[in-house]
Amino acid sequence: MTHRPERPGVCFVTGRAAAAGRPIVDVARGAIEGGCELLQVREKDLMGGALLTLAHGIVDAAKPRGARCTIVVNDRLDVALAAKAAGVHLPADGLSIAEARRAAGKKFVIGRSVHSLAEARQAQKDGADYLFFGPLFETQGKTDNRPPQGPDALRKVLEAVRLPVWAIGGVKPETAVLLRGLPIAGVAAISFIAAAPDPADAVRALRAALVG
Ligand code: TZP
Repeated sequence: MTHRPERPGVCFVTGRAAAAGRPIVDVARGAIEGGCELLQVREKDLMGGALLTLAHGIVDAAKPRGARCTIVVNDRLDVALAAKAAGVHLPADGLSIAEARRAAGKKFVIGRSVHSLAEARQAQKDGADYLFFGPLFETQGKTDNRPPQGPDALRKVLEAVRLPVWAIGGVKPETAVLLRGLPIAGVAAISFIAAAPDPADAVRALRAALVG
């Protein structure tokens, strides 16, 4: 996983509900074709079997891109391991990083969602490989009623930790431009990419918005 790259990347976080009835694996394929560096399989309401089928499909779709596209599965370490994903993305109230690390080994990528400076510092101490910080902006996505944190809060997190930090929540080109110049790993989006007529173009539009 790239640390604080010169050019910030784009992460697609899957969300079937936002995909306008299209198979989410096809939307994910588009995002991969558009060059997303990170893809998080996040379908909270799918049972293990269906989630594993989806994760397998996405891991397969990303194979031609090798290390340039990292696939992680939200919360379900068992599914991430069974699908041979590169890693797991742990919610703030998910498994402990230490337990996940013990079960999955040193090379497995472990990400953590954080919503405050204190959580970010703790996740770094616990050995996370990268962080998601948000919600950054207003979003219709599920945020457990957390208010938008804004770029200033993100800046404080970036100053406090050395880990790659991805910004999530209400990310679209009009908001991504507000993050230009910040040393983020990249931006992560559900609806802007999942609902786009062309998900590959949506990834490219986000990338373009990040560089001035
Ligand atoms: N975590 C913080 S905000 C959010 C998650 C999962 C939802 C992001 O959805 P969208 O559609 O990209 O705003």
